[in-house]
Amino acid sequence: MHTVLLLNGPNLNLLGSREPEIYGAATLAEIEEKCRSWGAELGLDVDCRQSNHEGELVELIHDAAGRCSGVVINAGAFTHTSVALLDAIRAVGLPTVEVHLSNVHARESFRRRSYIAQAALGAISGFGADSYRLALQALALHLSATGSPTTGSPTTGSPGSG
Ligand code: CA2
Repeated sequence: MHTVLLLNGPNLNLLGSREPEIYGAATLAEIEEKCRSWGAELGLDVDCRQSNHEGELVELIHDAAGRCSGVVINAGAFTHTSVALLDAIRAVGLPTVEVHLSNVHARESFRRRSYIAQAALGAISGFGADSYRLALQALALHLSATGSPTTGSPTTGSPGSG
């Protein structure tokens, strides 16, 4: 089982309360619950976190190193501004998928620039809560193709298969 960090950035704690025409009617708690359920179907244990603070997001990315196999991140407005988040993702070296509820390419031009994208496997944007589902699927495909860590209990493998 892979553990995946699902990280949401500033203002996404307000989901469901305002601007439903842009971001949908679901609350963040509802989206996180769906993500845990979609993750379970994909063999992923999804660890959901949200912060409105850039430095805290950086620390959550650092904490994922050695504990998680990958990251799905909606960095909110920090997507378009934060070199610190780009550096943190690069520093931990975890496979990362960028996600957005809205289609950032169909909105203001400043939303077309993403710093996160430079360190991400790819980005999914514009499918509402399903963007997270698609991001988890993309990460699961990547993790199964690249093999890597945290497989089952030690009793399921041969000695030294690690
Ligand atoms: O579409 C996305 O997921 C965004 O990451 C959302 C960010 C925006 O800055 C990005 O350009 C695209 C904004 C999140 C704000 O969330 C709100 C939720 C409810 C009410 C107001 C804002």
